Amino acid sequence: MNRRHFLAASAATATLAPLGTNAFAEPFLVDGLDKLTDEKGVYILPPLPYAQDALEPQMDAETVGLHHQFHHGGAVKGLNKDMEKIKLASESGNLEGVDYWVKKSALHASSHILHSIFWTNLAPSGKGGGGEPKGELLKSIQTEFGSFDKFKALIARVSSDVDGNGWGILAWHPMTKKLIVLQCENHEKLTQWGAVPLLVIDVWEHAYYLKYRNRRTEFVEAFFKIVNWENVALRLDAARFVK
Ligand code: MN3
Repeated sequence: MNRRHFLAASAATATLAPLGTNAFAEPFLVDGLDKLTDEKGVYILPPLPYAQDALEPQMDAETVGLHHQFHHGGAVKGLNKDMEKIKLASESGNLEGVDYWVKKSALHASSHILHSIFWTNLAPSGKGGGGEPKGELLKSIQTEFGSFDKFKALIARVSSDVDGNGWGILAWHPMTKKLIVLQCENHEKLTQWGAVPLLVIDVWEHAYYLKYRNRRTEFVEAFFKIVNWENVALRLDAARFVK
């Protein structure tokens, strides 16, 4: 079974909590977990896998709408422009300043990737969101971090303490076969190359400021009430298959 078939099979058999008529159909069943480009390789904004107000009260509808359409959507637009500029420079042979667009592409692509994971990491509280991980994911967390509570305290602290804008990330590293916690600045900094993000906590101010104001720690605490652990578990299954 190749990776693609494995992912399709995992997605087909995964027991995801129902969140509406087409919950998760798109991001899950097309080419593994996520659909970030169309058939021509143009970057696209995946639809939210639930209604805009589905994450209330932990994440308010206005924030979700602005965040998805303008922040995530803006990164997708920016990324397509970056790629166009890089292509034009490369084709014309005039490479003066092309590194600007290469840097921008790292920022925008990382934003697109992390936000695409972020939306599917979430589900309404009590309807697929919240609670604790189970099965292999729980075992792996216990092995690496001692217990779920210790892991939760660690990633919450790392997320709350990001300098400026960034993310707290739980990732699987295929080269070391380890679960790791990362503190990402902006969207693209402070990774371990090759790490596969499983759970991503967006602590950019745009993710919480309308509702939580300066209370980032409170937002991070509320975030755990809407984590879709089934999605995180599915991502771990898929990541473990990466050689
Ligand atoms: Mn964001």
